Amino acid sequence: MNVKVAAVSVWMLVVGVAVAFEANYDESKVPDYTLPDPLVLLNGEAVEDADTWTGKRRPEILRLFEEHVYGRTPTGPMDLHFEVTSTDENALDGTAVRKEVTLLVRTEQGALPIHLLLYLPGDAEEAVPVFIGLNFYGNQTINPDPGITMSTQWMRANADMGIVDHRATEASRGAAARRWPIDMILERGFGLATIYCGDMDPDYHDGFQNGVHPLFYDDDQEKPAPDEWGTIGAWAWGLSRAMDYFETDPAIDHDHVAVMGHSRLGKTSLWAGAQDERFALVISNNSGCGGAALSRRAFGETVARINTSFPHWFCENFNRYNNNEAELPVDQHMLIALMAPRPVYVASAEHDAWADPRGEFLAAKHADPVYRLLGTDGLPVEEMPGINEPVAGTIGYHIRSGRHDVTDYDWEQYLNFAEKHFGNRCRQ
Ligand code: GTR
Repeated sequence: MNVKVAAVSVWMLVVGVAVAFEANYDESKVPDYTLPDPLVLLNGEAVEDADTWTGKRRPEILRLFEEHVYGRTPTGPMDLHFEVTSTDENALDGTAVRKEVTLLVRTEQGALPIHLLLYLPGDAEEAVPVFIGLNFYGNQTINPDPGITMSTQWMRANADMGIVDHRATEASRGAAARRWPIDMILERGFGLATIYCGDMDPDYHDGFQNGVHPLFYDDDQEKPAPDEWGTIGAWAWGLSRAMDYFETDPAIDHDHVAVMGHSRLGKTSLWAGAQDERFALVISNNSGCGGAALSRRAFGETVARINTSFPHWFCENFNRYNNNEAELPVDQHMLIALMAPRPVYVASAEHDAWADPRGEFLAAKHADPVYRLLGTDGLPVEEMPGINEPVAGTIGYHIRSGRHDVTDYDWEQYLNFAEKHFGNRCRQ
């Protein structure tokens, strides 16, 4: 009997190897595809004016993304309480004010603390615009500042980042500082806020038992319904809770908040910006599949592959489109169009083929008709620009040299873009 079972597993393994995923990196092998038109309603009528976009097509597209890709975010009652847990008026050698704020969410099912870290320019005389981005390994990784409270949450294994046994150690302090050029951001008159994504939901598949999901379950519910939120939905929801806080803090110009994210957290910044129009500007850094890249190109990471490697990120319904992208009622250009007419920036990296730079550019480009309908200049370029040649209309795009990462170059473009759109509020 045991022998038989063993034989069966080997066979399965053989089959598993036989169908192992091989990413396509050959442009000539990209399948022919037709993108759904963001300017045609599901009933076939054309969207010819801004009112029809705003009143009909935009809500329709948002519902399609909820139902088929990211899942619906619960709207059930919750109590939100803000507690400033530390303030330092002389942080970072006196150049910054550092604040830590706990956003405590309560529902009938339980409570969840979200730890927000905020730096504001020390010499600000009025409310400042702010960038917010989630981080991968705890707030203490974004700067060596010893005043940052260390996260005690579960983290993905990463010895290089100072994560041991799935917990942050002292070695993690400042380990991601290179990706968060705080001096540059503060000098240009912006604040920077961040939250560890795992505060909302640790990044592994536990059947949605930890994190925020259970706080919104019905009495007998054990996991989200097929069209309810996964982990990206939970992360995006956390960004909106930070926005709730910004609206109460007079030091923050909450009408000028830019949401930025890298990779899986770039997928998240797009989904947050789509759902929550209080975000005035949205940035996707190397977000790839399920972010800015067109799913139908199936170039690099695909829908089937991402749903297999990360079964908790999207809603269960998204699995219907594994190796079946043509049936998706949306594609990612429509996600970008949901930001319109707010400025949105898509950034790729030359050696980040897994995220499909060309697919990211094309999604930005195919959002352009919506931006034009709403009276903006959209993405003012016809062809994909060259390496390190940023383009900025109301949609911005660049492909930088180098690999999957966040660099000073990326941040320089985001700061330029924010200054361009937020006007002369910020120091030039
Ligand atoms: C990869 C994943 C990508 C991207 C990346 C990241 O493993 O396949 O979709 O999200 O992780 O977040 O760093």
